[in-house]
Amino acid sequence: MSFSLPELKYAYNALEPNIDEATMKIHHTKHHQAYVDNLNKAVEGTEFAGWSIERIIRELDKIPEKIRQAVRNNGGGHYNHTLFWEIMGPDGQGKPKGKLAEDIEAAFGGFEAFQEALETAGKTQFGSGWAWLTVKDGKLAVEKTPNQDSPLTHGAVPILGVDVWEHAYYLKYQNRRPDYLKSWWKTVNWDKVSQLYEKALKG
Ligand code: MN3
Repeated sequence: MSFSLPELKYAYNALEPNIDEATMKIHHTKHHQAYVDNLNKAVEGTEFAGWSIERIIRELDKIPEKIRQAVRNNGGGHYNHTLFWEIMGPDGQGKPKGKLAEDIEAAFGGFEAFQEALETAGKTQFGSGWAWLTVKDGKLAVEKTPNQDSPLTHGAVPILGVDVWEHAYYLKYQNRRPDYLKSWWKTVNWDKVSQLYEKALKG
């Protein structure tokens, strides 16, 4: 068994004008594909080729040291991007609803305060990385990770993440990461984030 690039459920231009078509196409077909290819190379002929990507990221400490860094970078890249494509969509609904909305309100003191916390995490991630909304022990939190590290490795389940590597925004936004983060909200598929939240709460 080997890992493969998931198909996008929307067109490369579907997130325009917030994320441009060229960025989406390169990001998915070149960057994500490279993580998949390099992950497959790293685990080829090992038992880890048969593990789910979630298990690999959760149990990185069980991966032999010789291939661990390659698996951490490329497995993380595969896992993080798969989530990223899923929680975006062409009809960004702007705001969460229902239980997720209530719990964000309770955890952060309002949706705007949550947005500010996530944007701050993204802006202050020095160099490449991600900003996340995670669930751990039933609690929502915002965090950031460098490179392709995932909150899953330390036991938190990411239910929303924004890629702040330059490749995610440079063609349209150049050095303006804060502008990208502001626009990115309009791409979030909150129904999907809610589904992931319910799943994470069930454990
Ligand atoms: Mn990326």
